[in-house]
Amino acid sequence: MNYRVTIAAALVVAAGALAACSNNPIEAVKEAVKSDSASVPGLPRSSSAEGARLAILSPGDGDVISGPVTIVFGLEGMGVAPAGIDIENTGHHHLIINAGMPEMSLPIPADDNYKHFGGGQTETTMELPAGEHTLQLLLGNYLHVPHDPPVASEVITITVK
Ligand SMILES: [Cu+2]
Repeated sequence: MNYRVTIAAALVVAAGALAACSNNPIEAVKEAVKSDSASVPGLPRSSSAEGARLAILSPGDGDVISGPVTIVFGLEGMGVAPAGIDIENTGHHHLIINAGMPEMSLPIPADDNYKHFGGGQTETTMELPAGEHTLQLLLGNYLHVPHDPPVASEVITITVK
């Protein structure tokens, strides 16, 4: 009798574990990332590929723009992968607006000054208030941490009319 109860309980536990594993893949990745970062002291930085280059292809430095601004990201020597996906020599774009480079050993902040493109986007269109703005791109790894050495663009200044 007791033996049967034990088997039944074991089956329930196994079914629960299976259900947890078959959750949607995005959640599974998030869980994997969470447990990964919890087991490593400090967040892992990924090495960048030698010679990798990041540039803002448009607008140009000094451009004067009216209306929404389309910013085109140019990455050479590395690939783009969505956030949460750990593939060697890849990362996703971050646009730094009117701010400096963040702390290199931490995930890039997510606020009005630091925009994440975790879906793997390679351009964006945004409204910026009238006036002068600085823009810079910074690549981050699957955990949003800058690569080592960091892959960043030059800072450009644009004026929105
Ligand atoms: Cu990010």
